[in-house]
Order: sequence, then structure tokens, then C-alpha cells
Amino acid sequence: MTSNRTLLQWIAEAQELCQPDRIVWIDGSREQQRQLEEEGFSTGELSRLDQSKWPGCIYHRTAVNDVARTEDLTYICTSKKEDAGPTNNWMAPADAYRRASEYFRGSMKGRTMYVIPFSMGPPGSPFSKIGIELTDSIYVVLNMLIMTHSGKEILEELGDSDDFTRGLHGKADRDPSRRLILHFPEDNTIWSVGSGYGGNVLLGKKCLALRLASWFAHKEGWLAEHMLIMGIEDPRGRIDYIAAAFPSACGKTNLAMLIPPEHFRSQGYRVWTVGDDIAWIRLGEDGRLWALNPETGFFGVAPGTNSRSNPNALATIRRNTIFTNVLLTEDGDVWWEDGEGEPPASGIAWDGRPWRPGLTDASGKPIPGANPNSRFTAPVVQCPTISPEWDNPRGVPLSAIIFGGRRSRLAPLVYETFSWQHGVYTGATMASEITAAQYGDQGAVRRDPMAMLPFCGYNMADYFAHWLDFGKKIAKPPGIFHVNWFKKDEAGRFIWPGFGENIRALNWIIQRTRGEAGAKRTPIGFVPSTGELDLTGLDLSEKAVAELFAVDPQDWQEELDDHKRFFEQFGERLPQGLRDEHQAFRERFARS
Ligand code: OXD
Ligand code: MN
Repeated sequence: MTSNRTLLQWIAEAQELCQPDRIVWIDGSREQQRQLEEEGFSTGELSRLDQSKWPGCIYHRTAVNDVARTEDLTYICTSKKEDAGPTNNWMAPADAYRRASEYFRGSMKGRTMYVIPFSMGPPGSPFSKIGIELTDSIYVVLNMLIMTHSGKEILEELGDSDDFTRGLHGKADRDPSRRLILHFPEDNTIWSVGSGYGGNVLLGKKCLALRLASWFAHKEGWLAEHMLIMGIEDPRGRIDYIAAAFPSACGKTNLAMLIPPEHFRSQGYRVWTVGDDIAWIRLGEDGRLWALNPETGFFGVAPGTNSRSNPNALATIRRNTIFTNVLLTEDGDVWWEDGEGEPPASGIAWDGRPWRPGLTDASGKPIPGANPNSRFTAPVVQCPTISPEWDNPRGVPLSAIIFGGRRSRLAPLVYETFSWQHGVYTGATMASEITAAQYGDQGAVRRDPMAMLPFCGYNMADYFAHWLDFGKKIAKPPGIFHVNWFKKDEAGRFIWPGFGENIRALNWIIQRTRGEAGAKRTPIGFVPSTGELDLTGLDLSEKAVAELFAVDPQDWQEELDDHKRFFEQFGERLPQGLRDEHQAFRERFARS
């Protein structure tokens, strides 16, 4: 399929190491995709769902010890340890190659090695990056066909160039003690061994489009971010695009596919989905920032997806979707907790065991049928609100960048930062409360700068400096805002209704960027002044509204102390701009 010598040489080396029985090149054709599905069904790696209910849909179950990204086994392998920084695991490249080679050696005997040429971003776009993933998993191939531009056109696009990411993945024995997810940014290489779980093995996604891409973005002068991208169309037909970063379990996919409530719909507001997870952002010749979603699919969390939280996601996954680790019924249907409809009378749980509603463990806790991190993989073009601009090679222009987290106290519903530098500080100190979806103490606050803590491929202090420097070059910077949908009242209930109603805060944000909405200055930023955020039709008491926008000086003093502690780990490398912002923050409170 190619005469690219660098590529052929690299494949030959991987072949010698892993010793597959045969090599199959993925051409991106429908026929080959069907053949691979059939092969997966015949070996039991995949199951076919009821085709009348779920046309084109497939089921897959991963090993029970392999159901989430393994951050503790994920490494940045740079020559110098300081280049990985204090928030990443680091391994010297030579050690990393040696250790992983032991696990890869001979691991594909009796198996096929698939060669997947793929592009993150539409081929030919100035944003795009080409990768080749070698894998022994049909499941990975089928997911990559949904999640990326892939097939023989990408090889043609690559030609004889050696400018491609070398991704090697092998399931090996899926023993967690012999699992490694290794990134070699200096070699443009990723090695992933011992896992079959999406985030560890779909190498275009977190490994390339965030960890390696953030490294390249630093070198080349752009941004690779863990952000959704969406467009909001107003009654005059003007569309403003925003990019938003939230840590996991804060509803990025739901926000990207939001359906406005009747009060807004009837006026002519609508939302356009561009991406739900990753944004590559460049400075355009017009002085604005332009953002592109480098993926072609959604890899979303199933539990909690229902017709209230996200009707568009339900419509997106009706066909041609891969379901992983949800509950499977005997008649080829799928189900998950907090989904649609009643649970089936019985089924096979994500871990392969028989399941029925009401099942509890020895301590009386309900046993879920679907793994809390069970997933759907679906093509973005099936989303009813997909933007016609989603694969525009130029991207879309950004009016605003939003940071957010899950905070039951502290952060108001929405506020605008004072400047790019203050916005970067706000992103750098972003935090969220730990939920059942993560390991750790429930409710404890975890700092997750720009939602990039697990995904920044270099020293995070340098990443902050890069954001600050980048801002200086933008003639027309987008506004930077912070939102918090999760504030609670004294009784522990969410104050804000969330979901579609979030359009109200987004609309205020867009109006602010156009100079059309009023705001009140507080020490943390601008909050909407009374009456400026449209609350028509919401059942919110005056007290609730006051609580939503409250800025409590005591809580913020404690927060600032915690920012300081968090920053200490970066030592001298922390950029001066963030130190200055910290100081300015304290002074604003002292004066207020
Ligand atoms: C994801 C994640 O899967 O952030 O998108 O973990
Ligand atoms: Mn993500």
C-alpha cells in the first residue's frame, strides 16, 4: 500500500519484536470493516446486537481489570525528567523501551498485526497530524475507524514523509503488572502494552491528540486542549463558537449537545455540536483563535445518558455504534444505569456475570449492570446537532473559552475573568470534587488545571507559560470565563437545574463578548448584574439566585491558600505571570 521506507522499516522492526502471524493493512473500506466485524463475532471478541433495534451496532466487553485509563501506568518518557514535570510519571526513554519490549516480545504470535493509517484532523488541514497505529486488536481497529479519518487516503497524504506518529499497541496478556502506556514526544512515538481499554489503546485520542500534541503545540506555537467545541446560534442567525474545558464527570458531552429550553428555542436559539472532548486551537491570520475537533467520533460515557440529560446522544448512538462494558441482554439489547426505560428482567453484566435488577453485594450495595465507565463509540456525523463546520479544515473562530468544575460551594454559576492572564490563572487553578466515577475521597477537591492534569505531555509549569506567551500574540483574544453548574444549597440540593438551562449562562457569556450584557465587578471577576442573565420561567427563589452568584471572602481566602500550595510543586519554573495574578487576587480581596 505504500513505498514509504521509514514506515516500512518501522513496521518491520515492530514485526520482528511482536512476531505476528500476519500483517493486514487497514484501507478504510466498508468491506474490510464488515470482514473484521465478522471475524470478531466468530472469535467471541465482539457480539452483534439485535439488528432490528440497533442497526450496525456491536458489543464488546473488556477484561474486568481493564476498564479505565490507568494514569499510574502512563508515562512521559523524555530525556530530561524536568521536561515531564512534577505532575507526570516519568521514565527514561531507554528504560521505557527496554521494559515494554519485554512485554511486547513475541506477544502477537498466532495473532494478526493491523496497520491503521489515520489522521487527527481532516487530511490537508494545517491543523492535522498523521499517525500510524499498529495493533493486534480488531476492537481497536473498529473504534479507530469511527474516531479518526483513517485508511489508504491517509497513506497517500503521508507519501514518503517521515512526519508521522509511530503508535504501537499490543494487548499482550492484559496483566496490569505488565501494562505500560508510554509517550516518547522526542521520537513522536507511543507504545501501549497490556491493555484493551479505549483511552489506553485508541492512540489517536488521549495519547496523540492531547499528550504528544500538547508537546508539539508548545514547540510550534498553538494549543492542544481537553475541550469541547460548540456553536450557539442566536435569533438573528449569528453563530458564536466557544471551547470549554471540564474535568471528567462534569458533562462535557451533554453540554456540547445541549438542547435549549422552550423559552430559548421559541426565540430561535439553537446549538451546533463541533466536538465533545478535544480542541486544537491556532491563531488565525485575522487575529482570532480558530479551533478544530481532530476526532470524527464520540467516545462517551453511557451511564447517565438519557432523554433528559442528552437526547441528542441517544439519537447519535441508535446505529453504527460500538458499546463497551454496558449490560447486555440475552436478546441482543443493551442497558445502563440512569439510562432510558426500565432495567431488563435479567442480563449479563459488564463483568460477564448474570445480573438482575435489585442485585446487591455482601454489604447491601447495589451491583450495577453496566460499568460506571462503560462507553459508546459513535460517528459524530450521526449527531442531530452536528455543525456543518465540524470538519472545516480552518476550524471555527472562538468568541469565548470556558473553564469549569464541580464545586458545591465557592464558584458562582458564571463569571468573566479580567484579562487573558487572569483567565489563564483561573484555568490553572481549576478544580473539581471527586465523584463516584473516580478513585479517591468523595467530595474531596482535586486540582485539574485546564482539565489537562492527566493529559499534558510536558512540564505543566511550561504549559502555563506557553498559555501566557500565546495570549500576548492574539490581537482579538476570546473572553475567558468560568462556570459551575454544581453549587448546592444548605440541604445539599443542586441550586441550578443544569442541562438545557445552561444555555442561559452561555448566552450571557456571548453577550459579554459582544459588549451587550451588564456585569458587576467582584474580586474574582465579573458576575452578571441583576436581571442580566435571563432566568425567565425558572423556579428559583431570590435567595437561591443570591446563593448562585455569591462570592464568599472566607471561602476564597482558603481557596487562595490552596492555590499557593498547589503551585509550590512547580518551584522556580512557575511563570511570573501566575505569581503576579495570585498577588493581585489577594489584593483585590484585601481591598474589597
Ligand atoms: C475521556 C476522558 O475518556 O477524559 O474523554 O477520560
Ligand atoms: Mn476526555
